[in-house]
Amino acid sequence: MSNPVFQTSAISPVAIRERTGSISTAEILSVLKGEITALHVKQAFSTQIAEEITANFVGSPGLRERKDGVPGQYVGASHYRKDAATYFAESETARPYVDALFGNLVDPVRALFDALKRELHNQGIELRLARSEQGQANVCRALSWSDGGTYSLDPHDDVAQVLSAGSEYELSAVANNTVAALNFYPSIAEEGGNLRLWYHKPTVTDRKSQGVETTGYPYSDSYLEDVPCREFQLRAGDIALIDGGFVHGVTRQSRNGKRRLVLNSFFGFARQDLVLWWT
Ligand SMILES: O=C(O)CCC(=O)C(=O)O
Ligand SMILES: [Fe+2]
Repeated sequence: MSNPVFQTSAISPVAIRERTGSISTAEILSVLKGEITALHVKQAFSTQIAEEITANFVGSPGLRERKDGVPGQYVGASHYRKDAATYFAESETARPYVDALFGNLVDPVRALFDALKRELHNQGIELRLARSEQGQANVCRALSWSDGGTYSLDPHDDVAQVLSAGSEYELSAVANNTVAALNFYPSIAEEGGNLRLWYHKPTVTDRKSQGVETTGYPYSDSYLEDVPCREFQLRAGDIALIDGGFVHGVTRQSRNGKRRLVLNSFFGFARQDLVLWWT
């Protein structure tokens, strides 16, 4: 019994939906409530918008290299391993660059945010961007992963970073509930770059055993060896919405030709009557 997954018999049940068309607020709510683990909607936004966002990302004066141990380039701000003051100040600085990714077209991520906000409002629940005295979160951040190993983004969960965010972050309360991770894909590499989801939702004890208590990143191959997984084959214009508490990663991708680009955001219940959204 050397594999900790079996010590804790932690294969978690999953509910997966994959289809073509438009994403609905009902499905988004199902993920938020933990009824759906992963939702892959193909051709969910237009290829014209996808191409424009990709071109704007590549030419963005706000494009930066990540320096926090996760290889990739980005436009926007990540709360990962940052205190609240730094994150919200960076969000403010990056806002014009994030907005500029959409040029004069309608931002599909904001359209989803607005639709969900309307639906939740009807149910007496507020949806808003996370904020502090320093500023507020952006609706999304754009990321292009560049790890050249087995994965272009190593297996991780999105909850550890929320749990360890600290009390000056109002969003730390979301860690007790589902952290929904929303991904829009404006561009996908010719080969690979699939989103892989393992059927395992680590506990604090699991993370400690792997030395990833505060980051949730990266889980080793040996830890995940015997855990079943599912891979989503993505195309430009697709959306994937997952329970970010489950381990997930991005498979190796071809490095010549098209680069893979994702617009990512997180959201979840901070209270019964409040859903927060951040990046
Ligand atoms: O690029 C992807 O498909 C997933 C991104 C992700 O998991 C993250 O940003 O936390
Ligand atoms: Fe993630």
